[in-house]
Amino acid sequence: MKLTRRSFLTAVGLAPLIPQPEPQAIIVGTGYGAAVAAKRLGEKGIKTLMLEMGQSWDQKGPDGKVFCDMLHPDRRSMWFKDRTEAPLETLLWLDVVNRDIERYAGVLDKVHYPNMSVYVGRGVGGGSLVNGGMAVTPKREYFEKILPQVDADEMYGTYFPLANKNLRVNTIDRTFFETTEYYHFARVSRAHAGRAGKKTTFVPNVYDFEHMRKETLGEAPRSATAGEVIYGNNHGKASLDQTYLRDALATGNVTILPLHRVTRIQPGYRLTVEQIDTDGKVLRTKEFSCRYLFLGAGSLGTTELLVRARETGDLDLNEHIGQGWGPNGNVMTARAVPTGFRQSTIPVLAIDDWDNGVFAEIAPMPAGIETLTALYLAITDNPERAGFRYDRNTNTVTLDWTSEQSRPAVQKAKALFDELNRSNLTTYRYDLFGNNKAFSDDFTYHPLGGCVLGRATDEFGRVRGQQNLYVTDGSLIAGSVGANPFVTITALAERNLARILTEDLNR
Ligand code: FAE
Repeated sequence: MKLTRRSFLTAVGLAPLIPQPEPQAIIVGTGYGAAVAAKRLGEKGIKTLMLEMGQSWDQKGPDGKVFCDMLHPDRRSMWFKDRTEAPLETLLWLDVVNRDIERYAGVLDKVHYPNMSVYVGRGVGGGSLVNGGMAVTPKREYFEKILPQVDADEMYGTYFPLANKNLRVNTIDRTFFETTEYYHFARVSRAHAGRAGKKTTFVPNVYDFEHMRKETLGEAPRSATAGEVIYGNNHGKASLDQTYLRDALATGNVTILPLHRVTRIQPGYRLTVEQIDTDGKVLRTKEFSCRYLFLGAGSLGTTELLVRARETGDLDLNEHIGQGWGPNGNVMTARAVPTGFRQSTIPVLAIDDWDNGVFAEIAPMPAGIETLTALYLAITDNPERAGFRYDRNTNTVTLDWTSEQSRPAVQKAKALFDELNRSNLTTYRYDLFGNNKAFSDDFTYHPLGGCVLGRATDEFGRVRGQQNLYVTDGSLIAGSVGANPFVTITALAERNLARILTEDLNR
């Protein structure tokens, strides 16, 4: 083999900066906002490169499956952890929920900050690989409150319907819901809510409910009915690799590089990128350049890159970068109630008490046994927001959320579930979240904000003070959206891209 400079430097692992051919646009990340940008740029004929730090989840493991399930987690479950970190710590105070695993580029990450941990998806498809698929269009009144600068008529008339269509959102057949044992748990919570005078509402999803119905009849491969969700679904779910990203790739103008982590953004734009292997080893450091840069690395990823760029002097950015972050008021709680041992992992019903600031999804707890658990993930109207801080010594970015800031969320959730317990003579479960807590208020599935629309960026996601630099993900939304966020992130990205493509890329 002829030893070129490049192969020599690569072989000796010196991680040199290797210049790459230049695409017109680069997108960092492959989650919702990024996938919308890729489809729209690709359709416009713009050569686009997507850089994703996680894997492309298209290879089967030794068990013949791409993803592992929640009851038998292996190294595929989590992003470089020694042990799984499921939202429940224990069951009956017993350490039976989590397992030791090999460190590996798994699909679910839990990022830890001092008083708040954030779950995020890692891989081509971002959060769509691990989420519950709940596809909720927020209440218009609340949307108008949190995003006043966005034309709500246009969103509700055009972009929410467009996002729902492209994401393949569907709703459960009511007869199936009322009769299948897999939703007994949801019917129980509905009855209990009713006794407390609270209403429930069906929630659409991107999981194909016809596939699920066939699963229950043994006519389709099982996924939702086989304990698969937060570590990935092998079947049934229309994750982004099957929708927006597939469309983007079909244009022939979009390329995706998995296991490529962007670490630095310099003017031009020049990106420093580490290519890693599935053991986390840095194989090489590359440099990419582009004219148009779209940041879709999620609320944490995008904010971290821009805070670091500002604080190290790489980019001239305003003081709003790194501000306006919130956990969408997430609080998890559970009540001691028989809910059945067969449970679909896909939530379809929520207690809608938004008049009192709570929208609580009725969550499953599929354990294969009766655990006497009615589990809920409550989205609450918590007005608290936090900022990110750069630490020069470690070159890391950390979140300044305090535990007191979770209090308004817990108070609102507690008011609702105290009512449910009173009306049904039931109690909370204290054995699930550690420290005998009935409410888990120190993690979120829904990180939002950090580069808020109209402050860090203009009204369409153009980063203020920069040319051709765009934010296209959940960091645009200031900390709360009153519902599960991905439909809003998708619709907002569609709206922003439509404007950016006409005004900026026609130049
Ligand atoms: P996101 O989907 O997080 O994608 C960001 C991507 O960028 C990821 O693939 C990262 O690996 C990648 N990335 C980050 N930093 C870098 C870097 N430096 N270099 C290269 N790549 C990078 O962004 N939402 C709902 O609406 N309904 C649900 O039912 C629901 N359930 C959830 C359940 C779980 C367990 C979790 C974790 C989340 C859930 N969510 C749900 C939240 C939803 O998935 C989330 O709001 C969106 O995925 C956020 O979309 P973004 O485009 O902001």
